[in-house]
Amino acid sequence: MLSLISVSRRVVRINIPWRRYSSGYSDWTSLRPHVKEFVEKNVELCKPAAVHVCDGSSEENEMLLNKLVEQGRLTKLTKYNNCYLARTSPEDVARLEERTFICTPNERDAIPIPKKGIKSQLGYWKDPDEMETELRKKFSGCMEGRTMYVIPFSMGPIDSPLAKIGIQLTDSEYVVASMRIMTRMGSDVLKRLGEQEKERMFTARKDAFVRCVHSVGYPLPPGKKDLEWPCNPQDVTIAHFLERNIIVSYGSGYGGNSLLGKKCFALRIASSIARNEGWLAEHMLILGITNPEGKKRYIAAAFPSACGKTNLAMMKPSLPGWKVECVGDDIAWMKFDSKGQLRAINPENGFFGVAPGTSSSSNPHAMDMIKANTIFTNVAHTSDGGVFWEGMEKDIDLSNISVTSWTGEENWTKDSGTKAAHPNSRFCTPTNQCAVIDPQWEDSAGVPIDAILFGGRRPTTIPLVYEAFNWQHGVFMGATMRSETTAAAKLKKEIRHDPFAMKPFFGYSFAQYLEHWLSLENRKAAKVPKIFYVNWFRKDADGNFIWPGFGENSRVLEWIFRRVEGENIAKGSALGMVPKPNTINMQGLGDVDMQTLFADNKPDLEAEVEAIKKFFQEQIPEDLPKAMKQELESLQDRIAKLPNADHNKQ
Ligand code: GTP
Ligand code: SPV
Ligand code: MN
Repeated sequence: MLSLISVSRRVVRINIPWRRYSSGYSDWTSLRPHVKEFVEKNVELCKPAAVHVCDGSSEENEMLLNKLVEQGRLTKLTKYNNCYLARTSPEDVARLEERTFICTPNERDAIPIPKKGIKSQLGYWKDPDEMETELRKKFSGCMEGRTMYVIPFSMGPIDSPLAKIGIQLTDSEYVVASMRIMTRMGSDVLKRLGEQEKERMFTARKDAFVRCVHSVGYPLPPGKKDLEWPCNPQDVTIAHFLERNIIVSYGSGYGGNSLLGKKCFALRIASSIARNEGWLAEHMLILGITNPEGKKRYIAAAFPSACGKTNLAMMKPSLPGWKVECVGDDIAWMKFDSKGQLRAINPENGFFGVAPGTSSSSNPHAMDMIKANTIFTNVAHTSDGGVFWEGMEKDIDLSNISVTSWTGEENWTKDSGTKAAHPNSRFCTPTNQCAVIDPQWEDSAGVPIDAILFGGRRPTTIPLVYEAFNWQHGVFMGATMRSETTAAAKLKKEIRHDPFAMKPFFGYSFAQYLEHWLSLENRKAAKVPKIFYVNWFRKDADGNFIWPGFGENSRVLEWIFRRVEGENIAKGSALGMVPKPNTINMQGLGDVDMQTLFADNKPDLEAEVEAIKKFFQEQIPEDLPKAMKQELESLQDRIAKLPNADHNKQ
């Protein structure tokens, strides 16, 4: 079995170069026996020059940030308060989906078996033993010349019964500093782990914590020069061992590849745990919305990467009297309580948000919060010590300052023919700095969810908003989501299937995932929320967005809110329930072509059905739930009944 990272009963005595600090960072003697064993095993394998157990203190953080500045990996941004800029290797800028694997003994448990001769689009599987052999080679001596950091972290508030603990080993200081923002990290987590073990009568359960091992994959034997941004792009491998709650990541230092609490743990591993325990771990924002009368509802929304979650989660509504507050912008853990109410927590503690497009007109709350304690990655640097990216043109006067692009190109201008910031450049900011953070955001019971939204980037075919006829139809809407690819992953531009916005993040087979979602309706006393589909990205004949988006999306949220309250403002259409004429509040909004935004174009819808049919037949030929086939047939029938000419809905 996995000797690389598993816990054996035999305690290995090796001479570990534990780094001790007089300043009070955690030292190794504070580790629980099975944590110590996990660390020792990997020290033996990775051969770091030193080991540092992170306590999460500000003193420790300062030491790490200073080290990163000294190494030339971070630049202090003098215009702001405690903000830094990192520039990665141009080869290490996004998630690598085709190098990301789910490892289960049985392939069928990881991905649906596709039709013969067809490659699966629903994830990548590898045999755990084979993967272990491959990783053992890669990790052997991989931390030579570097420090191994031990990061104890909690996904969810440390004392929440819904929270889960992980321990990440890494040889990247950038990862430690980012994990400190994105998770609750440090000594308190080790303390909690100790308490949990006592509660469990001293039995170290295999699932007491999720084991995470990460290396940039660039060892430094004596005499070898370090890279500016060490990584090993040719050899990237990100593996999830489901049976043993283990995550191993090699070769990349960026984003979801290396901050293992995020996609690897809180989505892939957690979605699989959730299925077994009867809850959900989803790629969803969570927001609270209050109407002018003071009534509040919570909404969760799944949009694919770089399709608008962060923006919607903290939007400033253009509609007077409405308020939106943010619980989370990327991941939701949701569970039915004893009364059958679905409740959600945000397991994260920070935002890792897309920078380009963020401005004081599109997302004023984000622009305010990123001026302190933020690590920016791959944005442009201004000569007055600030940042710049595409979309910020109106926020900053560039006439007297110069811009250095993310690749280091000096005196960059918009005529340079290059991008100032990488399209997947990001800000990493503590959640509690958001001015519209919801008062309940750390409530350990979670917030009550009354509506779930799906959405994506669809230039044609899909209307601004529609509602599911019922739960089963809603699950079909999630299952058949398609969206234009974005810079969040290294992919060619196309419209691809991204069911539930989880295509890159399923921790187990999508067929089993569908069964799980369908079954929720039949849970005892479960009140399933209403489901909607939104599309902010429909384009006109000239290729411009028809809908103004951002704060104006509050008009769509208002319609959804009123539907949740039971108002009779929807009517049937081929896809689902759409707004009756004039039920979307257009007050104060200039001319918007609502005809085109809601147009049912029969040939487009027929092509959509064909794409879905092909997807189901090729990707899930054996295990597709019957309910999904029924929904597809019903949709096809409804579309067949549409008149042949364009038929406008508003
Ligand atoms: P991940 O962090 O990758 O999961 O992305 P996300 O879903 O949180 O997307 P985000 O809110 O960061 O938006 C990504 C890009 O879409 C940014 O450039 C935004 O400016 C843009 N965007 C967001 N909302 C809208 C909208 O309503 N209309 C338009 N046209 N663009 C939008
Ligand atoms: C996404 O791609 O959906 C992200 C960014 O939120 S990353 O953490 O890199 O996955
Ligand atoms: Mn995301």
